[in-house]
Amino acid sequence: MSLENINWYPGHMKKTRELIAENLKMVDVVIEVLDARIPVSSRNPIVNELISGKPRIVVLNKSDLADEAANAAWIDYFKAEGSLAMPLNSMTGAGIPKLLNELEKMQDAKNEGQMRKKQLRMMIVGVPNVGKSSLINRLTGKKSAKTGDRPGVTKGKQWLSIENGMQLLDTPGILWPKFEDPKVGLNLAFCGSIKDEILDTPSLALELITVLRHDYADLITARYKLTEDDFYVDEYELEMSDDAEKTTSLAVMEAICKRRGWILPGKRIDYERGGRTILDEFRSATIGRITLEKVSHKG
Ligand SMILES: Nc1nc2c(ncn2[C@@H]2O[C@H](COP(=O)(O)OP(=O)(O)O)[C@@H](O)[C@H]2O)c(=O)[nH]1
Ligand SMILES: [Mg+2]
Repeated sequence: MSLENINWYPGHMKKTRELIAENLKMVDVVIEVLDARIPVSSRNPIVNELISGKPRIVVLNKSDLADEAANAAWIDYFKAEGSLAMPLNSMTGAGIPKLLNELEKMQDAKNEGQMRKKQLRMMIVGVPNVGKSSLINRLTGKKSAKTGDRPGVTKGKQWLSIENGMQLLDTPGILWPKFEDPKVGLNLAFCGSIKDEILDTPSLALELITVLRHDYADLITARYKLTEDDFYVDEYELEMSDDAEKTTSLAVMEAICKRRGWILPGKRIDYERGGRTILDEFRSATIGRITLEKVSHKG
């Protein structure tokens, strides 16, 4: 599959949508999970239609991997949009107390002036790999919740008790990513949300380097001990290439490979190993905390 042509399971979309809409009828609040590094690409705006005015909490998960200043800017952005929003780390649980606190406030509001207390019911929605299952595990304190991404919510669902009697639907609503913009496919691929086997690793890494050169030049410079010269391609070479961005990124990639000794016999550059490692080091935030989509980029 080419990078320009990453696609999802369109056949399931209608069914998924119906299932999620059906389940949403039963809940008081929707928790929309996004990947903090790519809040636009990991969001499917169909959620807005599906929840039709229901209260929502936007969770910027994997906030530990994202740029802290960008997290704060996105929180403000979602608040301005009218949604409660908060950063979260479903691996460590950082942010969970605040999330529970907001949910409890909603439960109290629901019960204000009521004799018989009702439990707040909620559901988690999001595209694959944003951390829905990890969040469910965190909220329920379970070691392992159901994993495996299947569209929609399966039959035989159950309510899981979380704190203070609040009820969480055991299966999240799995939305499909919206791929209209080719950047979305790339961003999801950078973050490891699309199986690497179907992508060309060196090409993907090259695309990532282009983004990092522009937004996080200091981080890649520090991580890979680059010099200014490594970012410089001479004018003749640029003139000969039909894609100046790509040519420059290739020069940076080659500099990284040389610096790290990713060289094959015959002094050939090991693009495969270089590409894989650069992607891994981005995904694990070894390069640093990076947000690929900033509020300011949003049109
Ligand atoms: N660093 C980090 N990794 C996370 C976080 N939440 C989930 N993950 C990882 O992201 C991957 C996808 O998580 P999962 O819960 O299966 O996502 P789901 O497909 O939405 O259910 C797993 O490898 C998790 O360990 C987080 O807050 N921080
Ligand atoms: Mg899951």
